[in-house]
Amino acid sequence: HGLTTALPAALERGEFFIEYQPLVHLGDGRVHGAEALVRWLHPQHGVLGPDHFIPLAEHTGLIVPLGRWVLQEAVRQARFWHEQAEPGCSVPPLRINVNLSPTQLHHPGLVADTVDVLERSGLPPGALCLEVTESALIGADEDLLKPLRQLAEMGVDIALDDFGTGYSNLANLRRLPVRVLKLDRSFTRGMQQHPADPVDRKIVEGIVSLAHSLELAVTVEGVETGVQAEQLRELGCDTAQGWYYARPGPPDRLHTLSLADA
Ligand code: G
Ligand code: G
Ligand code: MN
Ligand code: NA
Repeated sequence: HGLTTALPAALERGEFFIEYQPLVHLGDGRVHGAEALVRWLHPQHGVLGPDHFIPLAEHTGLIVPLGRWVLQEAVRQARFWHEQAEPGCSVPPLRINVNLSPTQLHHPGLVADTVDVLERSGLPPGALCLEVTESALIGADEDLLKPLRQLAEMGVDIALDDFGTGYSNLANLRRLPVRVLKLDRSFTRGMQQHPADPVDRKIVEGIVSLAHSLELAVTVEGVETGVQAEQLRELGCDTAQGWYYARPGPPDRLHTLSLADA
C-alpha cells in the first residue's frame, strides 16, 4: 500500500494535524473540553481522516511515534487554553481527550511518555483524558491494566470509548481504572424520535444507572439533533459530543465557543 510507506516521512514532514471537537455538559450546554482527532494533509489526496491511516499505522507500529506526537500536540494546545483561562476568568479550564490505540496500550513507554509530555507542558494530569476502546480492554489482564492504573493514580482520566459495542462483562467494569464511559453512537441514534425507541431507552437508563453507581461519568457520542440531546439529558447522561454542538475543527474556534457561554 502506497500510504503505508509514506507514513513515516509524512510524520517527519509535519503533514499531520489535529482537529478538536467540543464536549459539552448536557445540564447547561457549557463546553467541558474537546476530543483531539488526527488528520493527514496528504500532498496528493488532500485531507485524510484517521480511518485511512490509523489502521496502517497500527499495523506498522508507526502509531507509537504518531500517537506520541498527537498527545504532545493536544496537551500543548490544552495548556494554551489553560493559560488563556487564567487568571480570574470565569471559564473553567478545558479538558483534553486523546485516543489511544491498542498498540500504544501495549507499548512499554506509555506511562513514561505521558508523564514526560505532561511535565514538559505544565498541564495538570487531571485535565487529560485518555480514550481506550472497550474492545481493547475486553479480557485485559493485569499486565495490560497496570500502565492505565498508574496513569489513573497520577490523576489522568481514562475513558472507555465506543462503550456498549464490545459485549464486555459489565461486572468487569469494577476492575478497570476507568472514570468515563463514552456511549457508542448507535445508542444516540435510538434517541432520534420522541419518544425514543423504548428498548434503547431502557438500555441507556441501565448503563447510566450502573455507571453512576460505580461513580463513572457518561459521555454520549454522535449527538446530531436537539431531540437527542434533550432525551439523553433526561436519561442522566453527563456530557455530549456531536455535530449538533460542533463538528471537529481548528483549536481557536473551541476557545471562542467556551468563552461565548461564560
Ligand atoms: O473524526 P473521526 O473520523 O476523526 O475519527 C475516526 C476514528 O479515528 C475514531 O474512532 C477515533 O477514535 C480515531 N482517532 C482519531 N484520532 C485518533 C488518534 O489520534 N489516535 C488514535 N489511535 N485514534 C484516533
Ligand atoms: O473516537 P471515536 O470513534 O468516538 O471518534 C469520534 C468519531 O465520530 C469521529 O469520526 C468524529 O468525526 C465522528 N463524529 C463526531 N460527531 C459526530 C456526529 O454527530 N455524528 C456522526 N455520525 N459522527 C460524528
Ligand atoms: Mn474517541
Ligand atoms: Na467512539
